[in-house]
Amino acid sequence: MTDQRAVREALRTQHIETPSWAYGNSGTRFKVFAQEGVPRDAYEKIDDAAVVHRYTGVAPTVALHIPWDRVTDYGDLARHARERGIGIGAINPNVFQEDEYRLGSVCNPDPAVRRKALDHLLECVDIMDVTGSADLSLWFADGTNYPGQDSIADRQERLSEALRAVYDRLGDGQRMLVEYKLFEPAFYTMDVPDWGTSYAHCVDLGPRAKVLVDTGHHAPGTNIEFIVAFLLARSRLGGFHFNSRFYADDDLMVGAADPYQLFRIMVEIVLGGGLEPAAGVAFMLDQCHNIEPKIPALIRSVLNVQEATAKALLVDAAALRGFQREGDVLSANAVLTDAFATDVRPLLAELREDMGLDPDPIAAYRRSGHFERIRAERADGAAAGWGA
Ligand code: LRH
Ligand code: MN
Ligand code: MN
Repeated sequence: MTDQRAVREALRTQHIETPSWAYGNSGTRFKVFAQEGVPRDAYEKIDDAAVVHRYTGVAPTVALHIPWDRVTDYGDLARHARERGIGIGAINPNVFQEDEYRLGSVCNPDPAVRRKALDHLLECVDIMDVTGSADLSLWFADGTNYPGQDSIADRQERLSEALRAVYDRLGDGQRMLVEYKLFEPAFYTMDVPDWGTSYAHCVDLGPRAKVLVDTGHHAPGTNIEFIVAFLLARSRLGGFHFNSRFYADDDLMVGAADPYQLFRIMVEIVLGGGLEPAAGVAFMLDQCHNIEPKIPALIRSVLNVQEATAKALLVDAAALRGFQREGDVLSANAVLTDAFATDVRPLLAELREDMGLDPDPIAAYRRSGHFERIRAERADGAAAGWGA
């Protein structure tokens, strides 16, 4: 039996961070689709993130991507967020969108380009100091397209050097999350292709360097929950970029493609103590809503993570351990499948009412007229999008 009070408490305290870039226009390499009512700058992205928090109650921070969210005064942006009831979460430097980065950023063979990239990473730590952000979320598009193009080993050395310089600059209470990705944009080697590479660099650096698991960044069929369990047990799981995928890095809504995988990931989190605030696991979304309306899609995504978490919390851990010890394979497996088959929507609806929220956040958002308002207010300006 699971303790219902503890389940509710855990669900109240789990925070899911939304990404600023999911509120702006996005698309594939074939087409960026413009939507109506899209934010025109970082301030309006924060306004939209605050709306998602208002309806879900569990999305109190928004991640920034610099320079997509460049402003002249980050203190003022943080104040703006606070006034709307949210905070600024992870800071994501962007070292992949300038011509100089054609052959990479911190792994580039040219020391001048490496210096430029490192300066940007350090600037992002300065921004964290001002916004009060705890996490620097690093992803490098670095890699090579052709065998022989550059030395794999030298590139690792360059990466270590840059990571060390950033790590040494971190202040108290600040962490560094190192994200990996199997391929894209580089197609022969990526310099941080997998969790093992990220983990090894984090271990070299020290305890404040952690691995970031983006669920869309693996080869098809990879057992992501194994990676999660392994990293969590070694205190190296920094957090997630949740999204779902059918093929590659599709950035679709989390829980849309394979809710059972999301559940299995959350089971390892719950069983490994990863929901405890002390575990420091950051639950972040990294998605693009190219064809669906953005705010409802983000609300849906937050709810999907919450549903998977609720089901994972319903796993009868004591019974599971017992069956595992006895070697009762079928019963142990049934503990998981029973929890997954439970309809947790009534439980979550009640929890929301307890929290003073509408039990159906998407319906409440649609009724609110908010979309019609932003569509009219923002009709005049250039919408923010990738690179804006
Ligand atoms: C790379 C990535 C990384 C970037 C984001 C926009 O594919 O997952 O996290 O910062 O997309
Ligand atoms: Mn990501
Ligand atoms: Mn990605």
